[in-house]
Amino acid sequence: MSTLDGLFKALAVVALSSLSAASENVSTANAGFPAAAPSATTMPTLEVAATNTLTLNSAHSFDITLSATDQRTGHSGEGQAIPQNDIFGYFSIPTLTGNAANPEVFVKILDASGIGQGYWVFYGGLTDLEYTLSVQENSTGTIKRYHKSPGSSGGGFDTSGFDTPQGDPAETAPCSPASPALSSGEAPSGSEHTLTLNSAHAFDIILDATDQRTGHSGEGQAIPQNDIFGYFSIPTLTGNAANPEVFVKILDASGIGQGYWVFFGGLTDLDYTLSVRENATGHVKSYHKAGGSACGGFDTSGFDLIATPTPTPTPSSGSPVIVNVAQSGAMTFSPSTAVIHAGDTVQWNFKDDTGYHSTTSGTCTFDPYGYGGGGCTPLPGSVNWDSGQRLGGDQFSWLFSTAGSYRYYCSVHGDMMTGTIRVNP
Ligand SMILES: [Cu+2]
Repeated sequence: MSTLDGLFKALAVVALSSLSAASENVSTANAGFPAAAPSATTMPTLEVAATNTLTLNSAHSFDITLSATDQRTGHSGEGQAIPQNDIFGYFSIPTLTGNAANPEVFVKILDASGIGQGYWVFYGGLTDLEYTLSVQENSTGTIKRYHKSPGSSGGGFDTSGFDTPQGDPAETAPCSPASPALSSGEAPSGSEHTLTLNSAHAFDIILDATDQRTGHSGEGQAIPQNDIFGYFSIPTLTGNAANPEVFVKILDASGIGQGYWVFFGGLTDLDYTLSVRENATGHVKSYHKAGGSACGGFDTSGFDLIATPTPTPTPSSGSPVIVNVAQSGAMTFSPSTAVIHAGDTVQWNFKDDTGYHSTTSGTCTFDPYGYGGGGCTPLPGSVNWDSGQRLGGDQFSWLFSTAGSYRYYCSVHGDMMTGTIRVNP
């Protein structure tokens, strides 16, 4: 990351000269793109750092820049271009996010001239920042600007081409907040369809898409990028395994006392469902995007909500907080998230008369075989308990003196049977 920063700083002083050539090309614009209409913006020269410009579709090129504003601070920053292939790339905004590798806004240009249309622009973000994307058709100098409002998760598709631009395209309709469906379940693991992010606390992500025009469905093909971000193509629907359709980013906000945040967005109008599985708990959140919509979503509610929609804080009363283990033979800790205060004691009451279970501090990654606690790792540090394997009628207690969120599992049933103790100050 620091290497990238250094590279960008070194290149930041290089003026971009290619833009100034654009206006000279108007008279030789190809038949699909006559000279810009009066309402279109032309910009003969522009002082832009070269690495801030993303150039796509080299056969008929477009230069793309991004400027963003953090609505919370009022600070602004330019996007740093991260090219991917000839039709697609993205921007990070290191001056606002502090991370040159954190993808924020994606752009794709599709050449639809083969079907008698122009060039299509798709854009989308994994960000709630306000931004404006400027797309210049270099042969004509025509610029279209796409604005996204602060807080919105929307992106856009513009299939109107650059022939007769009617000024800057209107922003697409506002997006309602992501409303994931919550469940606990399995996810296929280790296949080309599974995107695994945030290896320190892993999430397995899969995509199912449907073309609302044909009714055909297809699975996403995972294209990992870095530890926090990747995307999917949908070759069975688009015919192009390199054509990016849906992007996902996971941010670990546990350092600021929150959970894991999910950002997603697409460069597609297809109907899709993204399933994000927290491997340590088996909790799955499913995000649906309707066909035709350009919306994406942010979900900062974390993955603990599934088990306990309304955790009930328990006062420090001196009496232990009870967690039932495998009541009625279910592979559960109940409540699966117990909310207590520092200084409280949790008492696990083992309820299964015929099977052994344990309460063991630590986290699990997905174990396709379920049994045996495979892939489960004890917590580091001094908060490290293990009841051993016990039968119904037994009890085990542990005093929590330090605030935090402590995950645990059953050493018999592994990631099939996990829980959390959330200790408030
Ligand atoms: Cu168990």
